[in-house]
Amino acid sequence: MTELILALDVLTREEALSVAEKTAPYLDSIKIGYPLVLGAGMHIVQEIASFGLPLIADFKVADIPNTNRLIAEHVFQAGFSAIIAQGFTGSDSVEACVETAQDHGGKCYVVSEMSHPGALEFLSGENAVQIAEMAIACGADGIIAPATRPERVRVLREIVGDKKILSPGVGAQGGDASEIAPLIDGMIVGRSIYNAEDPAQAAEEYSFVRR
Ligand code: NUP
Repeated sequence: MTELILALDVLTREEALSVAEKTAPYLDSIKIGYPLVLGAGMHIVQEIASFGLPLIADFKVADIPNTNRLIAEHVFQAGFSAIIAQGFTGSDSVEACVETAQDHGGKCYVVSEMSHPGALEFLSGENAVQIAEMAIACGADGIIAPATRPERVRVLREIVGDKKILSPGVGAQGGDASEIAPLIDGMIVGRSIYNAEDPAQAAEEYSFVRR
């Protein structure tokens, strides 16, 4: 079974609550990042939590260990149950996020290779493999890998084994849900759901991956 994760990148409290309420029955979790938190404030996290789904904080935390720890503390105190960190900062920075997640009974996922075309300039190939190896060695719960490049997900699966792979890039970025779903543990979908005329119907259509 592949979980369906909504990337709730809308900009206002009203839209966030509306989309979350309509789509929640078809989702396993909701990912919240800078667009919504900067638009609506951190209080939105508690409000979205009221729909009963686990919340993933996508702040792609990428700082020195001390700052990563301070950010991660805020994330878990706000009510998130997982955090996404960048891996290119190195193992000490990643460990700070992993340890803080564990202190709060939460999870930490590490970006190994991003889904957009520019990711190929610096952070793919062997670098991505090394980041995935390091993330697992640091105790991360899994990695973020690109739904736009199933062949790369296959390579990274060899590294992470039964740790989780969460993949964004389906729909708006061109990734194919049917192709990627069997390779991953969680499929992250944003615009194709929240920009749809009927977000509930769009979420329901993607929810075939959960079966
Ligand atoms: O490599 C990544 N690609 C990516 O799109 C890592 C991510 N965290 N994301 C996020 O996934 C991106 O910031 C957005 O929140 C979501 C994809 O949204 P969409 O392209 O389906 O609208």
